Amino acid sequence: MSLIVHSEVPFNAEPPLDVLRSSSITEQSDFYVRSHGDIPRVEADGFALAVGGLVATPLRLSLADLRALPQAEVEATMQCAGNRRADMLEVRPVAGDPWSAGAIGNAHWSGVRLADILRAAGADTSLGRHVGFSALDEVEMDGKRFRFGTSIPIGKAMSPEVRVASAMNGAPLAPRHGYPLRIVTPGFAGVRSPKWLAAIEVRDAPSDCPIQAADYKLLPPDVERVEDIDWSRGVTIDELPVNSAICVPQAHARLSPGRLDLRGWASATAREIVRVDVSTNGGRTWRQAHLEGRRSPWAWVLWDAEVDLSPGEHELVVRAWDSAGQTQPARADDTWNVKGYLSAAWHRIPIVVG
Ligand SMILES: Nc1nc2c(c(=O)[nH]1)N[C@H]1C(S)=C(S)[C@@H](COP(=O)(O)O)O[C@H]1N2
Ligand SMILES: [Mo]
Repeated sequence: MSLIVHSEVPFNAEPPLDVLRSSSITEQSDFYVRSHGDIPRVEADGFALAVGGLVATPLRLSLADLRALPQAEVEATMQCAGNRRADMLEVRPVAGDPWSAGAIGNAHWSGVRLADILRAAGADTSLGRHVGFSALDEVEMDGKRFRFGTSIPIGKAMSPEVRVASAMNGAPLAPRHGYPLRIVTPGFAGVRSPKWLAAIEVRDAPSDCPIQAADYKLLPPDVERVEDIDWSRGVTIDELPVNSAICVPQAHARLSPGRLDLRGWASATAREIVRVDVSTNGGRTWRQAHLEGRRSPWAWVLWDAEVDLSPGEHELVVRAWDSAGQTQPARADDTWNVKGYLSAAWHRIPIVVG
């Protein structure tokens, strides 16, 4: 319980990077929290999840009804589209909280497969459909108040990894992580995993909630001010790019000369991470890190590398590669965008040795 708080209301906080890197499974109490409004208090008694829209049989499922359906666990990493925004902020101003590299975590999620619920309702699963989610928290944006909602394309919704989750690491979801129910969409940005889930709706278009329609899109670099945003020019953020970070040591550390263990995470939500390179000289020369084994295709990869440091100032760098041979941009300017999303440049850590 050592989170670095970016904002109390709404509550936004991330763990220190050494805490984050200390375990491949992130405890609920160490898991970043990203909320857009107040944390709603939901009573289990009388709670029902509504399933409707383009379905043959609309459903209302109590928590007991959901418990009676087959339960399945998935180990998956959740990451905010704004993770590492602080690095992009150093280039030029961007809107949003200055997340370091801790708006990410990996957990065992359990609950019912979303596909099972959609099948039970006789959902129309034809191409071009979307599954919208509405939540119980109220959000205020641009002077308007509305309930949080997003959607995912039907193909992803029917994939076996997506959950209507009631538990995280074997315990009920904590209130701030969505008690009693949340969606978990492994491989997609955290925003597509609504907490405090109230309703599921099969639709012929994406959710028209402003969170889906007027936020969480990648804008081109010529949009330089938030006031100038035309959201129709943005690309909806679902999958996330190859990314990595050094968690140990931390930036500006003062270290003794000799052997040093670098540790961090790497993630590519749509593909496998196949290699992680580290540099102690700002990226002039590289060596490969050791990758920890992974039990789930949806999980991050933790890595470590032993380096030898001489006295002086050094820039430690990490970059990861995916199975398609794609890697990270060298500098945050390369992908600067006004909302500071998908900040995934080489992670650079200045340190002093001696
Ligand atoms: N209802 C609701 N769901 C939500 C949010 C929210 O504000 N309200 N934030 C989203 C975002 S942007 C992220 S990154 C993840 C964060 O989940 P966590 O707080 O459990 O880490 O929740 C998503 N689901
Ligand atoms: Mo997010």
